[in-house]
Amino acid sequence: MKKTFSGVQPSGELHLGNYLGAIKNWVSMQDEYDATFCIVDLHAITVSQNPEELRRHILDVTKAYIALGIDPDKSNIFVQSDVSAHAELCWLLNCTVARMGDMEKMTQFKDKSGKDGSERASVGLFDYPVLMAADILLYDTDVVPVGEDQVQHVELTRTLARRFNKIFGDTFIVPDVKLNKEGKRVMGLDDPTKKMSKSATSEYNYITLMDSADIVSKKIRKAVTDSGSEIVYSDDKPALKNLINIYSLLSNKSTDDIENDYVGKGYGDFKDGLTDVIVNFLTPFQEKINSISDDKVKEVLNEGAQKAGKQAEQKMQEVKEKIGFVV
Ligand code: ATP
Ligand code: LTN
Repeated sequence: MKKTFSGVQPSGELHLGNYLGAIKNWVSMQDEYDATFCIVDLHAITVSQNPEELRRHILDVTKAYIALGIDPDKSNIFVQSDVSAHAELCWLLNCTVARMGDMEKMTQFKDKSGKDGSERASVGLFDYPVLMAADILLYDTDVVPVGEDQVQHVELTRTLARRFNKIFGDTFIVPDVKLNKEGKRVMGLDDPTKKMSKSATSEYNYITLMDSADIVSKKIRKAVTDSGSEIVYSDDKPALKNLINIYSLLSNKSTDDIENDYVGKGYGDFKDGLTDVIVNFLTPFQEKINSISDDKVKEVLNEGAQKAGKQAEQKMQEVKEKIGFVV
């Protein structure tokens, strides 16, 4: 069975972009693949986190995985910091195959290190992509389902795997990326030129999975639209295209059908319809998440860590032998 691995940072509440770009694909892949889904807390601390909030977010992201349809009986769910091999392999890759030249091309570091440039950014933020490569390579991953913003990191992972294999002999699988065609880049509701993001400055950028019906309605009403009044799916209308994509992915209706439903109607009707579609998706999800206890989550994560730990340990033995450590 082919293997898949992916993760989300416990750095805040999940939003529709996280679900439509990544987690929706995980749910559909878990029957076909030997699947592992991680809560990547070591990645989250590359920017500063409040310890109490971090602890809460780790449990909440795990609950969200389960409530969105990741079945712990089918897929392994665990927390990255519970398996020390991730940090260990990251170091080994840092020293053996990751080059400053590769790392300086990574756009996420430039985006996230902020206005002050790299002066105050953590060294971990710079090294973030190598830790992600370690996550993927530890589990012999064939396919990595992520949103478009992470493609560059999966490409780096492929480069590092190939380079390691060339120097030390066949060790790592070279993984492929999997994108969700329409959901790969859900744009901000307040600015269709930037991706929806939990670290956006305005809360009108995103819809979180925990937003109430009132908040969803307010945010959709405020969402920017393009000139004209017809509901058409076109590259010339990027704001509307983004809203139609969200509508289509959550309702399983084609974009053509949505266009037809709104012939002769305007943005007001379309936004009311979109609000209903989002609320109809979020309400059962929120009921489910609220029914999952912290104890249940801790049990899932403990089992997950044990299973992942064993797999990772085997791979680490192989890597250490190849590098020349006495094992
Ligand atoms: P931040 O913006 O604060 O960095 P994030 O919202 O991008 O966080 P991550 O934990 O970095 O969240 O991403 C988790 C997964 O969701 C990744 O696979 C990422 O590619 C995907 N993703 C995040 N935002 C979007 C988006 N707007 N559209 C599609 N996929 C997305
Ligand atoms: N960097 C990713 C999260 C992540 C990940 C991974 C995704 C960390 N390790 C391994 C896929 C595979 C992000 O979404 N920001």
